[in-house]
Parts: sequence; structure tokens; C-alpha cells
Amino acid sequence: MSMTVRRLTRAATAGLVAAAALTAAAHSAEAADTLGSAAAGQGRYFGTAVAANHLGEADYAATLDREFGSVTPENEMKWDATEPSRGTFTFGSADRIVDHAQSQGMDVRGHTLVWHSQLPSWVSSLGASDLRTAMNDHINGLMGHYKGEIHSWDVVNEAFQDGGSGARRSSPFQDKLGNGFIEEAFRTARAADPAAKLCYNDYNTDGVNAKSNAVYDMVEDFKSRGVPIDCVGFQSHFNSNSPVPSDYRQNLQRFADLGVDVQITELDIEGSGSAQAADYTKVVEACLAVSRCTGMTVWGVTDKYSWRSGGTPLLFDGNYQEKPAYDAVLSALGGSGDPGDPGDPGDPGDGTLSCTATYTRTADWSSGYNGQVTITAGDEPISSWTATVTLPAQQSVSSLWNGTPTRSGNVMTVRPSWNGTLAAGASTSFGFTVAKNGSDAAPAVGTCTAS
Ligand code: 9MR
Repeated sequence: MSMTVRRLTRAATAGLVAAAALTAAAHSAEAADTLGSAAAGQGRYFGTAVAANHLGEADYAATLDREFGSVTPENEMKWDATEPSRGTFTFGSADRIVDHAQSQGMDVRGHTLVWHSQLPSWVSSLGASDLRTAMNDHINGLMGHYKGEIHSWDVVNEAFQDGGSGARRSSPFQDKLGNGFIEEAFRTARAADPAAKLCYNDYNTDGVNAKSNAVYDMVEDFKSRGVPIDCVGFQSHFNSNSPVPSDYRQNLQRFADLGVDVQITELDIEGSGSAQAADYTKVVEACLAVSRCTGMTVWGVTDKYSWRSGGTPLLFDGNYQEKPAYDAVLSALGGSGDPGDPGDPGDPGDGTLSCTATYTRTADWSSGYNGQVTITAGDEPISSWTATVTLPAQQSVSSLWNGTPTRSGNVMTVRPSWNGTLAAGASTSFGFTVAKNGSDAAPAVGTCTAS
């Protein structure tokens, strides 16, 4: 669907009422709690990033619909997706997500209006005065289309630099419009949809540090001058290089004390097992300890579609099985289900055998490379596994170890040699040497199946 700047809102067009209140109970009543219903019991929302192109996958939609009370389009509301050329708005993919969410009674976070990334080149090439107009038109176009349907908007995303300086990041907006662009974006946004919470969103601001201090100073200044800001989003992408900060709760609290809500907007934590579960617990407990922490969003439903899929950072594995981190979050939210009990869909003991396969290149030279596929059992022990590896057309495999391949064209189906039996959560790997024959592309690893 494509339309020009002037248009009716979706709500007016469809005669819909405004989105449901944030603290409404999750959309489906089930015996055991879900992430969404448990969080709602604490007066919070629990959401996930969603990609429109996965909504047609039955397990993806079922997990989403069962567990979550809020969705954030992962890419579909970004500038490159919604206004690829000036004044031409394309809402097809974003509308699919919003329609799906509304059909399930879920709320929607808007992400994101003004950001230096995923920005079409036509925006970057504008002069200052045109850029100011284009920025305001973009905010009005998006917020107008979804007026009354979005609980919180990330109005400006990632405007501060990493590192110790606390400076603004160089971007077309910063470089041409100066510091005032953020304030202007928030003022435009307030007028466009007065019901939406307006958020500033960033990463590496989760603990007290130079970057979060700079954001803090900006929010303090906005509040003192009456610039409309309602919340600060803490992305919370964690891994071993960027662990959950020990002063996470304290940092959330000091922002809340400025008179804004805080939201955890893009949570994911690389790792597995009990260590990952313990880190998720810290995050949930920090949010629950801050009364103005109104909700949490994880950055994806399943590890297999995560932007950091190699780090398995989410609550459901590649086969939509609940990970220990899921049980930890549900329990930290006070969920009344029986996390880990045999028989609950997705829990250990439900009889679903599963595995995941992840690929890495372990050696590389001009004419060839070594690849390795790591097979990890899900939450049940397994006695065998099957993984497929599809090679780029030119490439050929000269040897393979720790697995038994059968080949059909450029597709290898690999089964165990000696290493089929895996305990729950345990891993093995097979390796292979490839002749590039002119193509350096990576092979594609298909879904792992277990028996
Ligand atoms: O998860 C998003 C990924 O699919 C996109 O390729 C990427 C492009 O920049 O953006 C990812 O989402 C980012 C989010 O919009 C802003 N914060 C960081 C997120 C992870 O990179």
C-alpha cells in the first residue's frame, strides 16, 4: 500500500477505537501464566520485536500470540521502510504487524521516527531547511497514520556517541540542524499524536556512564523547559563484552526520578543455560523494582531470527522451545505457571525433541575454507540429529569429519557418525573442507531435526 502525505488515520479509516490500555490483561486466558499475563499482573507489559515476514510461520505466530502483550516492528516502521522516497509513504509491512497485534489484543510500540541508520539516501542529501521540513513531515506522516494505535514511540533513536565523551553522534540531523533537532522532533511528535508516550531510545546507556549521563542531562533539561518527553528506552543488548551492569536498577531509577517512564526496549542477552537465565532475572527484577519501569520488550521471539542469532540471546530456541531463561523471566514476573514442569507446551518433559544448528567458518585460505556446524540439543536428550548444508553452486566439499553426509546436488544432509547422542542442552559439531572454485559465499544451514 502506498499513499501520499495527506491521509486519514488508520483509526478513522477503519473506524477502530484506540489501542487497549497497557496494563490490560494479556489477550488469552490460559491455565498457566504467560510472559504477557504475568507481566500484566505486575502492571507491566511484556513485548517482543516482530518481523512481518515471519508472521506466516505457524510456530512463530503461535508463540507470539500465546506469550506477548506488546509488539515492536523490528524494521518495518523505520524510515527506509516507510518513506523510501520523499512524500511517498509505504505502510504495507508495518500495517500487517499492527493489524496482527490488534487482532490478538496486543499493544504496539513504534520504532523509530528519527534515526541516522536505515535512513534513505534522499534524506541525507537534503540541505538544512529541507531536512527540517522532511523530518517533521516524516514524523507527521507516521504518527498520523497510526494515531491512537501506538502506546509509545521511539521519537529519536541513538543520537549520542559511544565512548567517554558524552557527545552527540554525527548524523545528517545533528550535523545540519544541531542539538535542537531532538527537541524539535519531540515537539512535532506531541502535536501529531498527543496520546502516545514519547521516548528517547539508546544503547550502552543501561548503566551509569558518560553516555547515559549525557542522555540524563538532556532529559533533565527537557523536563525543566517543558519539552514534551515521556519516557526513556534502554535497549539492553547484553553479551560478555557488555554485561548487565551492576547499577542497572539504580540507573533506571535516576531517570524515573526525573519524571519520565523508563522502558526496556530491545532486551537480549547472549548465552545459554542457567547463566543466561540469571542475567535475565537481574533485568526483570530491576524493572520491577522501579515503579516507573512500565514494561519490557525482548528483541525477537526466537533465537533463529535474532540479529545476534549466533549468540542465542532470546527466550525461545530455534524450535520455539522455552529456554531456562524463559522460565527465569516467568518466575521473576511472579508467573503462576509451572515453569519447567513436564507437560507444559515448550517445557522439558513435553516430549518434543529438538536441536539447533549454527554455522561458523573456522579457517580460510584463498582457494578454500573449513566450515563447522555446531548441533545443540534442545531441552530433551536426543539420540540422533539431521542437519542440511546448502553450498553455493560453484563450491564443492572435499572432506567432512564427525558426521555422515549424503549429497544431492549442492545440498548435503548430514547425520551423526559417532556423536548422535546428546544430553539436553549439550552440543557436538561436524566440520568440512570446501573448495571455493571462485565463490567465497557462506553455505546455508537448514533447520536441525532431532530424534
Ligand atoms: O534487529 C534489527 C535488524 O534486523 C536490522 O538489520 C538492524 C539494522 O540496523 O536493526 C536491528 O535493530 C536495531 C534497532 O532498530 C535499534 N537498536 C539496535 C538494534 C539491533 O541492531
